[in-house]
Amino acid sequence: KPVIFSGMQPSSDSLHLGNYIGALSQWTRMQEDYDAFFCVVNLHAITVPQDPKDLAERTRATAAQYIAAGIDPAKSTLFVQSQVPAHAELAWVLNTLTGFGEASRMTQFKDKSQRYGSDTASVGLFTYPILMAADILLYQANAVPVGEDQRQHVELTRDLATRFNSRFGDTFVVPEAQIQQGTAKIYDLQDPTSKMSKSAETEAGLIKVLDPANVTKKKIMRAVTDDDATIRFDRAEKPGVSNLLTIFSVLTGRPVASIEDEFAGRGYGDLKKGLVEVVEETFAPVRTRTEELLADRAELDRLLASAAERANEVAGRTLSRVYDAIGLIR
Ligand code: AQP
Repeated sequence: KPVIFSGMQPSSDSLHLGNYIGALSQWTRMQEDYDAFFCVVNLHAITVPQDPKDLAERTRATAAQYIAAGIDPAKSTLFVQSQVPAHAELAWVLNTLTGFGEASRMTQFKDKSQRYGSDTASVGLFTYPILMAADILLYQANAVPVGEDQRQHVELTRDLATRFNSRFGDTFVVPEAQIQQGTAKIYDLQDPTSKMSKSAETEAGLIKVLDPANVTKKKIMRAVTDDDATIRFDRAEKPGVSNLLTIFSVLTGRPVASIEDEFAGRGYGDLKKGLVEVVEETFAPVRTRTEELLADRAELDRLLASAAERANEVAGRTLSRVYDAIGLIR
């Protein structure tokens, strides 16, 4: 089977709708046909300050949400990054192969370091994409299912794999980004030209998987639309309505056109009410299952430990080849 790798940071108390649509819902479909590695990337999370107690809690909660949303630990290897030391080890090696200028061109770093200021932004934040390259290359992944914002990081991963292979001999599979057309970027409900993101200034436009139904309802009913009052997909002219239509479409598996037809001649309020129901139908079972999983901490930790064992095996094999190839004695 071809291999996929993907991950999310445990940097919030809940995943959001962008994570769910851009990544998680793709993962659950792909796990049937691929040897899938899904990682909770806690080493990435500490590239910005985290509260230690929250971080541990959120690491388990993120893993629980993966399972609750449909990742089957019997089919996929669902593990925590810090339980597989090879990630940090390969990242170091790849650091030495990455140009300073090359790393400086990463737009996510530019955005995030601006947010923190150049003295507070850590060197870890700068080398974030190189750790991500290590994550992917350790498992010889063929495909990396991510949202649009990660395209540049997967490009860098490909460059590093190619560079390593040509310098030290064929070692890594060169992976492809797998980015879903049209749904790879979900926008903030209050600011529908910006990516939905946990680090938005306010949470008013952020739909969280674990939020109670009434909170989500309020956020959807207050979503920014426009004055035109027709329900029609038009990303440029009607970003707010188009975002709502995209979300509706992905969560129901129906084409956008069929939703436009259903709501033709009706008001934005109706579309929003419809969407409230769709989101609740999707997330209510995920919330319940997440709570159940978190209630049995020991079982969850056992699942993660056993997945880490398999991940360590696969990653360890790649790391040995890397060390041999570059002449690092073990
Ligand atoms: N708005 C989005 N639309 C589609 N996909 C998205 N992803 C994130 N936001 C959207 C995808 O989710 C996966 C996990 O991302 P992450 O854990 O690295 O989170 P992130 O990119 O840090 O998430 P945020 O909320 O956007 O955080 P900040 O504000 O810190 O950058 C990835 O596959 C990502 O593409």
